[in-house]
Parts: sequence; structure tokens; C-alpha cells
Amino acid sequence: MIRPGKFITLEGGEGVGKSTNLAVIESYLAENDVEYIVTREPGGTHLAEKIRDLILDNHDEPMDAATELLLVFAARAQHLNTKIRPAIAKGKWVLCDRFTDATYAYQGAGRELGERFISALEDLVQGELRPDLTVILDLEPATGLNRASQRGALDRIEQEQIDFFHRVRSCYLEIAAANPQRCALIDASKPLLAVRDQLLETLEQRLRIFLDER
Ligand code: Z5A
Repeated sequence: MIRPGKFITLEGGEGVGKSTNLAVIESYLAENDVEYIVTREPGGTHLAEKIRDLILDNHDEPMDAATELLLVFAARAQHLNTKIRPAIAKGKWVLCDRFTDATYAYQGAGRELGERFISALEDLVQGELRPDLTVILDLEPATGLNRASQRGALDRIEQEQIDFFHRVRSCYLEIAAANPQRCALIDASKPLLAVRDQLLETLEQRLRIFLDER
């Protein structure tokens, strides 16, 4: 019988270094001979990437917060059922750049929609499925936005006011504190190499048990 793969998510505010550190997790998995796929949210499939564009592009009318929330979960349903679940069922590990914690942080806290509707949609779309490990990169929002802005034009969400990103960060810190078994918090304000070392240590502590049971 095939042992289901593990589900790892990477989270944090703007410019915390997710893309940079995704590569660190990938090389750790490869060194440990794990068969894995890398994907992202919103997006990850052809249709879900179209929904991503709707969410992140600038439009000539403001997007309602509930519209944004429903689009995020529409993309997630597609992504989960056509890509993530099938990969896990085949024994592949899934490394996903953002997942539902981002919805709690951005739509729940940033847009101030609260947890109730997100929790209901999470149950509807995910059922019992939750990540096995979530790495949360933590950084003061002004620093992250500064890093992100050096990369080029800001998308619709990146153009929010700084208070929005403070609420996002606080929510991620609350999620990390409330779910210590699942979440590992990494200080992303340190230089790149120090963040990488901290991340590798975390992966070894949290994933060794899964690697050994294969
Ligand atoms: N969103 C949502 O609202 N609800 C949801 O449910 C989900 C998502 C799932 C897309 O995210 C957007 O979707 C996101 C939330 C929303 N908000 N926006 N906009 P994304 O993940 O695709 O994009 P992002 O958050 O904007 O990520 P990013 O800006 O690409 O940043 P990053 O990947 O975290 O950072 P990076 O590209 O690795 O690093 C940025 C720069 O900093 C780069 O030049 C690095 O070399 C540099 N860097 C990285 N680490 C360091 C350190 N330690 N020191 C110095 N410099 C560093």
C-alpha cells in the first residue's frame, strides 16, 4: 500500500523571503530522496492561476472583501482536488507556497472578515485535510514591503496600507502560537544565511520522524 505524502506549507507577509526559502526546503527534500511537487496559492493549476490573476490584478472597480474570500476558496477547491490530493495519494510530498493560513491572515485579519466564514469554507473545501508542517516566516511589515517593492510593480493586495500588513502579521503570530505542533515560526529579519540555517534546523527537527517512517 502507498503511504500518503506529507503536506508542507510556507507562509508569511509580503517580502518575508518565501520564494528564497522555498528553494531551501526543496533542496532538503531532494537530499532526503523525497518525491515532491512544488505549488502555490492562489493558483497551482491552469484554472486556479486564472483565478489568481483575478485576485491580484488591479481592476477598474474595487473588489468586495467577500468576493476576494470566495475567489481564494474557489481557487483552493480546484487546486486541492485536481493537484494536491492526487499527489498526496500517490505518496508525493506537496510543498505549497501559502495556503489557508494566508486566508485567515489576509482576508480574516487584513480585510477584517473574521474567522467564522473562513472556518466554514475551510471545512467545506478541505474536509479533514490540514498541513503536516507550516513554516511561518516572520518579519516586520515595513522591511518586507521594502524588500518586495524593490522587485517591481506592486499587485492589488501589496498596495494596501501598512495597518493591513500589521494585522496580517499579528494573525500569523497568533496562528503560530495556537498551533505549535503544526507551525514553526522563523525569524526572517536575520541575514539570508542565518534564516537558511534556522530553517534547516527546523526541517530536521520536524520532518525527521516522517522521513524515517517511509
Ligand atoms: N493571498 C491572500 O490574500 N489569501 C490567500 O488565501 C492566499 C494568498 C493563499 C500572493 O502571494 C498574494 O496572495 C499575497 C497574499 C495573497 N499578497 N499579496 N500581494 P505570493 O506568495 O505570490 O506573493 P508575495 O507574498 O507577494 O510574496 P513575495 O512578495 O514574492 O515575497 P517572498 O516570496 O516572501 O520574498 P522573496 O521574493 O523570497 O524575497 C523578496 C526579496 O527580499 C528578494 O530580493 C530577496 O533576495 C530578499 N530577501 C529575502 N530574504 C532576505 C533576508 N533574510 N535578508 C535580506 N533580503 C532578503
